[in-house]
Amino acid sequence: MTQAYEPPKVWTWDSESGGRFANINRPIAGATHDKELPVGRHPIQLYSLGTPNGVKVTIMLEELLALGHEGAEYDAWIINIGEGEQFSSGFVGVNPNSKIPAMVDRSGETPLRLFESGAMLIHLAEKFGEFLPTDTAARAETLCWLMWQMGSAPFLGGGFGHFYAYAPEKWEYPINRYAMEVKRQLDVLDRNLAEREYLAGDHYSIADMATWPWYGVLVTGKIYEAQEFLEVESYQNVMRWANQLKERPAVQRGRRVNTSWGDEELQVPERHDASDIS
Ligand SMILES: N[C@@H](CCC(=O)N[C@@H](CS)C(=O)NCC(=O)O)C(=O)O
Repeated sequence: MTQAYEPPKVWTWDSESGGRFANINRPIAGATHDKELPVGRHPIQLYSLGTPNGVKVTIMLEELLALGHEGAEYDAWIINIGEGEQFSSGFVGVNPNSKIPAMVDRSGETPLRLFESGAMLIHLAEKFGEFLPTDTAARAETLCWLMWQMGSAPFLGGGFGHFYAYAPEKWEYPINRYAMEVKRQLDVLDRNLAEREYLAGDHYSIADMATWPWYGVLVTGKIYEAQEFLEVESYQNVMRWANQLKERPAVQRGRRVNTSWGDEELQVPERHDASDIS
């Protein structure tokens, strides 16, 4: 950075921070407007967007459906975070943190609200008895990697992605700091995947589903356009794992749900039936 910043005694919100998404950033929680969420006919109602955090859950739902779990049928409603739809009263009622994804499981007597993608993955895994082993050691290892992802991704998205791709200018200090951390995280994954097929061992699990939309897409896709900058090809085991998961039909379907950008033929803004994903 060229200019040093002298923080005032008390921070005040008197200017936009700039950069992409500046219009939705604010220092207060709660709803900005009254609007109920729509409810479809399926047991599971998902309010989301096809970003990495949203895609984790649609991959899981598509994997469950692929195994024949009809109870995993879902309506996926699009929440346009660029338009501030995460601040509607209905959305805040499900997720007081105003971030996608949010989910309501209406299969029981009382609708169950869920926020935080990791909590949704655990709920679905336990509900259907899939992708989270019951053996104590394997379960613990799976939850360790799931929690690793939940803790690490904000450094990739909110840190590296923000300063490398979205901030109004390129500043060396934050880009250096977050590039170093993201490369360290890729190395953590790479060393782990050198010894095993999937993140938590020889079983494909919710830890893989949570991690692929972030680090898998980072190394194989276009997220932040940083493949060369981060030398992603050097993380060979991550590349192998990422390409392997990318081939899964449920991953391919799940990543299309709640998208209204990219290749027009692949977009599925809302999903209410299997036939919506052709
Ligand atoms: N820890 C949360 C993070 C969710 C999150 O950051 N969602 C972003 C999109 S990927 C969002 O809704 N941003 C809107 C906002 O910040 O207002 C989770 O995993 O569910």
